[in-house]
Amino acid sequence: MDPIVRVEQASLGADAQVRLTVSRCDELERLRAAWASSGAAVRHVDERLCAVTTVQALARAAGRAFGRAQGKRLAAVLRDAIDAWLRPPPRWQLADRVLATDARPLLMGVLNVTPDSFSDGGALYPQGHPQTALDRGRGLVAEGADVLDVGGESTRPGSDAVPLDEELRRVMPVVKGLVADGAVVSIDTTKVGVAEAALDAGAEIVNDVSGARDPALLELAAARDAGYVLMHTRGSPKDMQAHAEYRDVVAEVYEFLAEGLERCTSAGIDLRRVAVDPGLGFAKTAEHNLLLLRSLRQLRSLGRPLLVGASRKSFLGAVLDGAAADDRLEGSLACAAAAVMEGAAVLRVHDVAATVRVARVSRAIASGATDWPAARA
Ligand code: HH2
Repeated sequence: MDPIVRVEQASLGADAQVRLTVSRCDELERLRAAWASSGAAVRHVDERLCAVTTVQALARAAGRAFGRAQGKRLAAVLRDAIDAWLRPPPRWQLADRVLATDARPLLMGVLNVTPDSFSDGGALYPQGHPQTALDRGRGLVAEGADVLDVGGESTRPGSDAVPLDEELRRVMPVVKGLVADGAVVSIDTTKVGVAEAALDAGAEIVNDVSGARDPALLELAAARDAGYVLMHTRGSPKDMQAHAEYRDVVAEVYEFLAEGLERCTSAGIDLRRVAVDPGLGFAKTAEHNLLLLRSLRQLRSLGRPLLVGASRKSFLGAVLDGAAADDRLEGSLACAAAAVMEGAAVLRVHDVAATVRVARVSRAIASGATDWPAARA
């Protein structure tokens, strides 16, 4: 197994400086000694090694410290992580199309076909089903949504699982109708039966909020060449807030996602089909969510498009004097602006029209680009 490399900061140029952390390395002490003797500032942080120096010095010292093959391999892992950190997000390949996450942030509109979602439960189900949800989905596309994320099971903290039949009854008419319109549909589920039915009906992305826990779901995504969202979480929605304890939340979320990508590869998923997500609100306190948003750029060294779902979540209420879920628009937009500045590739939001405008300006500030190119490459 290769070590896991997380880039915290890097600069371009011949003597580019980098600050990075290495974990899951059997020979951390040997690496520490080699990097220290090459002039790097190195320190242990728990079971990880943090180093600051030039990219070249780190790669050369890694080569000297280990045998030829192992040293070369480590140098390649270092360079990949640094390249991924510096580059724009990669494109997101689905089975039959490519999403241009390299050109601009994409908007994923939330369609909760549930009676109990935390911010919009009951708005689209059971009354007027499925027409109300279809109308909302079409409205979100008109507002600028590039992808529609259809979910039939609330994952708010403390929520109970929904039986398979009921989840299918909620989402399938909506998935079918939106696919018929030509929308790019993502299915937000942890059940392989729901994902399979949705992919059969033409959905293109499996948004798996379980954290890649079910090998059958991964194998399904692999067999269908579907897009796949790998999200960090712990436990189940019912008990996840009891697991919101970390020594170093950024490092632990990063390592979970790096290992999740390995599980995806083992299941046969082509990593070009995977987006990664820190899972804001899933087994995290408000402080954890804020710190992850502030550190989002570090997740770029995973080399995959970053998806961020902060919209209307309760940590915004915690910052805004207890504002209710329907009173968190400005908070959601502030998160969208911060996420775009930190390199997010996909924003999962309820309020699409307002978020598009914020994302356009944030992108213009970050890159100078004032256009808004097509989402489909
Ligand atoms: N958040 C929610 C649901 N699905 N998927 C991804 N990839 N990332 C997220 O942050 C995320 C998600 C929770 O939000 P919502 O769908 O609005 O609420 P509920 O789970 O109550 O339906």
